[in-house]
Amino acid sequence: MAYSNRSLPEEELSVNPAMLTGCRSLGYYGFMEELTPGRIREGLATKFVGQKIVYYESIGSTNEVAKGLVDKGAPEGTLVIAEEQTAGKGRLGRRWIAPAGTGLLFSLLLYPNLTLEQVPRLTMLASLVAAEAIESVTGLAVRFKWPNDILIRGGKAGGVLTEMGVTGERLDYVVMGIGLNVNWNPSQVPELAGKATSLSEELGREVSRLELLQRLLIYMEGGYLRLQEGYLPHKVFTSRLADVGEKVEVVLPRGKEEGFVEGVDADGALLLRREDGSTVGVTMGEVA
Ligand code: BT5
Repeated sequence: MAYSNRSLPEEELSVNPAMLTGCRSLGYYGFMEELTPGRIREGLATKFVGQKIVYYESIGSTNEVAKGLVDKGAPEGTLVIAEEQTAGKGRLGRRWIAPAGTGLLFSLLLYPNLTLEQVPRLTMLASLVAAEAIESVTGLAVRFKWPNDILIRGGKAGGVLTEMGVTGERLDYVVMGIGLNVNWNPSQVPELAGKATSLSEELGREVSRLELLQRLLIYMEGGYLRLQEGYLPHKVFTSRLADVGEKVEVVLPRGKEEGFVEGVDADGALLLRREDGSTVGVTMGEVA
């Protein structure tokens, strides 16, 4: 197993390596390595993230299930995970495509103490913990495309879908959905060819989904607790942003904005420097 030897800057969401004992892979795992609740929980050194697990072989969307669990009193950190989604969602009505048993498709239910404007911090956190888990398990370098794409060598290997429940101005809950391409070749799907990639495609061998998931959940718990204490992930997020310094066009809900990418602000807005020298923060849109 290759591990990244990149030393973590102090700001990174590093964890005590002792916490990771028990989540090494157990040898041969094979393509259809099972992600059953028992196996996920075994050796998972978290207090609440992933301690309650709702598992499906096949379901519409794990995000939808997680939202439905709020009224049933599901605890913070509840993990909803599926081997297959029949209606996997991206943002803005788009689809998330993944054959059964090939990746990680899951959602975490959280009740964060954040304002509505601060919720994008969780999307950045999710990308960061996914990146650190991927790097630590595979050694592959992970970059981001704003706001929610997880890239390996320029190809999309994963995405984050953050949804929230709101009463008036109060945040009730957040569902953090993460999809990662692990052991399949997304170029088989015409819609994804040339744009998407996976860990196995980049590494030339299969990767233990269980090990990746457990690591991600452990990192998530540490990062989430820090975030609740005021940690701001935007600088580390920016350090992994693929387009920094480049001129991009961002398609907005209405119109578009052009400029050089400077980074991301504390609440996740993409900072663009326009031709006239002014800086604008873009909160919703798509980098073309
Ligand atoms: C995302 O949306 O990238 C967020 C994806 C989140 C998926 C997870 S899976 C578990 C949880 N439950 C759900 O129902 N969803 C979450 P967006 O930025 O809108 O990107 C969607 C676009 O990515 C699509 O329009 C495709 O072009 C592309 N895409 C779809 N499936 C892909 C895949 N497997 N790999 C790479 N790109 C993909």
